[in-house]
Amino acid sequence: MSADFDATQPRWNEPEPVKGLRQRIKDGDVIFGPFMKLASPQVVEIAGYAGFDFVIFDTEHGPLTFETVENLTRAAERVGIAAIVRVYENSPPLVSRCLDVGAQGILVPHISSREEAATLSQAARFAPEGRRGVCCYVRAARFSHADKYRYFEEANENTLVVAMVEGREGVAHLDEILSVPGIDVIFVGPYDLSQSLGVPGQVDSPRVTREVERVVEEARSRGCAVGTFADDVSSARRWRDLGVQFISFSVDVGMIYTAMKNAVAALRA
Ligand code: 3PY
Ligand code: MG
Repeated sequence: MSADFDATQPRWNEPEPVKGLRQRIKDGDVIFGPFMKLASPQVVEIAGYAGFDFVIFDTEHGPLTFETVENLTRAAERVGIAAIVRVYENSPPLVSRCLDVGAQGILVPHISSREEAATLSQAARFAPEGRRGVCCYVRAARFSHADKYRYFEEANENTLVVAMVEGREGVAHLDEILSVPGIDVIFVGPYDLSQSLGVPGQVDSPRVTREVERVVEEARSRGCAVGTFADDVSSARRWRDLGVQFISFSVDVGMIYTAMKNAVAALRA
């Protein structure tokens, strides 16, 4: 045993803090990341090695469970990529469970009113800003290893809260939604919006893109960052050039499928 080994000292060293997503959004950075439906820590690591800024574990559409999300969050941290969870509904216990497993951000679908936005904002932050459920024995609090007082402050400081506006009602109430403190990003969901506008799936239809553009303009003019989803690079670039900062780009399974399909087409050519 080495002479300087001290058994009374913990062997765990705090990692260097990295700039969190919330700060990056405040600083005006444009950030990219895919939705993840696979229960695969390997694919999360690949997303990190590829250089994405975040991954969104999708529990709205897909089979992921909380236990899996906790393990996938570990994989994300391993490669320095932020873990965000999309819950399946705007429920405070769901929001706090996702943050408790260590997610850096929360994405909540179908926000359509000021009340719903306030419910989300309150669920994602501890007092005095909100009333997130308190437990210091969760992974986010390092199972009680974290300094209790710093934990609450840092969690409030670093948690990225993203409200999805993806229906006509949400778009109509955008002004009220934007008035709720604590919402960091308004995310326009083009697919659900296309359905709500009567053209399901036609995300490139002018009916849909006009509404998305209107949301982008109004949110930005009120000082709120905007996010959206892009299936391909050209639409991602288009939204980026219009000032969208939070770009969820494609889906793990979709990217794998496209790569395989292209490979097969090239092999058979
Ligand atoms: C939508 O477009 O409806 C989404 O939920 C995300 O892209
Ligand atoms: Mg949607």
